[in-house]
Amino acid sequence: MTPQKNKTLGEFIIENQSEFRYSSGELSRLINSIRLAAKVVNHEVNKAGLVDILGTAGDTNVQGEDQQKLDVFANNAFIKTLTNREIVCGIASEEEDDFITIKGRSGNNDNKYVVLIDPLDGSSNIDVNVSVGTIFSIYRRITHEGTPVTLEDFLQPGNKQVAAGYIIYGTSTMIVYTTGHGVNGFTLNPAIGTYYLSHPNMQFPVDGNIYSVNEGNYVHFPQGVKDYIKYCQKEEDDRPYTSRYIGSLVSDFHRNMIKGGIYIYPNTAKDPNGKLRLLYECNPMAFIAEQAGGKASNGFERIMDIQPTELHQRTPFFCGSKNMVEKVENFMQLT
Ligand code: P6P
Repeated sequence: MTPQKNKTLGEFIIENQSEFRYSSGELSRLINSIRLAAKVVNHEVNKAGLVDILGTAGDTNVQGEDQQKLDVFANNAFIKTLTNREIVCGIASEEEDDFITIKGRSGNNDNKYVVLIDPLDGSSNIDVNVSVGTIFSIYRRITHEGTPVTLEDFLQPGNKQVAAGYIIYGTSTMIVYTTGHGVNGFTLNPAIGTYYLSHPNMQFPVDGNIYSVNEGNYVHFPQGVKDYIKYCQKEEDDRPYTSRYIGSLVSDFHRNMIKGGIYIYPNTAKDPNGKLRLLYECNPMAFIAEQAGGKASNGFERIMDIQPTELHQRTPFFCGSKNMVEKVENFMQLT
């Protein structure tokens, strides 16, 4: 049954508390803390052009990318909010080389969830006022509560996620998330700081005519991707498709989920495993895509079945309307 619009995110969480199996409210509190951190980051993102918060923080992250000041701010905001509420036992972030252990006031590491985040994805778009996003992924720890959280708690396949979502800081700010019972989108009313259910039960159209890929890398793509792009451009049947690429995963994904489309970041000679990170970009977006009836693979296997081996490992990523992902997989598997 589709939830009715305009209820607040807080009301929605309370009414759907029963969905969070084994949780006596921690997962709800966790989603609530992400909601708060998103408001704090949204406030900074929305004024980025007005204060000297643009430009780099002078550091580079584990990916060797310049850390934008807002990257650092967003990372700190999510870590601080999650830490203060004593809900998680550990956090991994694109902006942190290693995972962070969160101890409760008891000094123990006894909370049951770990969170993995890309605090500000697409941050290279900040200086040009293009929308960016936060991506989060939540697991129950697999090590015993009270024992120190370990890397093993973070290296779980995506099919073990208990919740995942993104915040898109666009023309409006939205939280879109799933706990394994469908996907719902909430839009922030900035005047009162409340999120309202604006997109209940989001569904990825099974087909679409938008393909999102950085064609500047075309010569480096695998032959199957080249063949698929030429297929999209052919004057035949329902084609040519439309090419739309913002350079911000959350924005491209969100548009494709509403209109129908596919996002592709393949492996290339330069990046044999692609660019996107499995744990805090691809797995959460794959969970959302599948919960909305879409599909996500690395061209050959389901993203959420990949067994991670490293915190910041990358993967080729094909995600979106089911028929479009299956079409490019056919091209990939023919070569
Ligand atoms: P390129 C942003 O850095 C990001 O991780 C995604 O948000 C985006 O889709 C992609 O990389 C853009 O990468 O190489 O096309 O600039």
